[in-house]
Amino acid sequence: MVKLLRAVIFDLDGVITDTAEYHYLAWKALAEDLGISFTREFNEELKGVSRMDSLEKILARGGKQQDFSNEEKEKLADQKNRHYLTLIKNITPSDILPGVKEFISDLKTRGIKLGLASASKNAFQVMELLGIKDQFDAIVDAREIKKGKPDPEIFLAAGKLLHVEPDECIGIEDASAGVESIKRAGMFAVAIGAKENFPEADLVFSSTAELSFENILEIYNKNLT
Ligand code: B16
Ligand code: MG
Repeated sequence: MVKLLRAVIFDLDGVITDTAEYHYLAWKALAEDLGISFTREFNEELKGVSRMDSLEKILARGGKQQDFSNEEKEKLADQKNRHYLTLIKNITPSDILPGVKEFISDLKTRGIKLGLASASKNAFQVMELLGIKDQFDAIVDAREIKKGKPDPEIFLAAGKLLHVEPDECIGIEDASAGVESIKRAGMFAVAIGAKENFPEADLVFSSTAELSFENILEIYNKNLT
């Protein structure tokens, strides 16, 4: 049976916009408050990882995992988030990554549905600030998801909301945990970044500026035959 490509499900951070710098600054401030060193290199390990899992990784780095109760950990995560929210206040539509607006309007013209599968609990707010929230047919709120990436739950939930089957969807991600999530959902995975980092992706673009629906379609159709 010939399958049609009916939906594209985007990751937010690193694909639509780059909030990674703000996450970095807010986690760094918290880590240093706790006496834990925090580097850009270590920050890479937090991409696509949920807020609480990120905190656990930071505490483990400082050997402080056992030093806080669950309630105290919630407070620390909340402190980081309040700082993050002050940093993202100035996000505007000009913070949409290169090529993304054009890619979205191409998808719209072709009648392809748009979904968002972000691990961020602030995704709605960021999409609002970027001025593109209303162009999306489904946004999965990370608060409704039990298991984070690399579990497939978030991409499957987005597909369900869009009323499409997994093999009619492509997912776009910049983190390897996210690509794993897409593949485990049974979808076609497009990665953004260096090819060697994404051996499991079906197609890799070096940056969002390279995103091309024509190229995606070509490989997607080849994979069907
Ligand atoms: P929040 P994505 C992820 O977004 C970020 O990459 C990751 O660094 C962040 O910790 C996570 O969201 C949770 O964000 O604290 O705002 O809920 O890449 O899945 O769009
Ligand atoms: Mg991401």
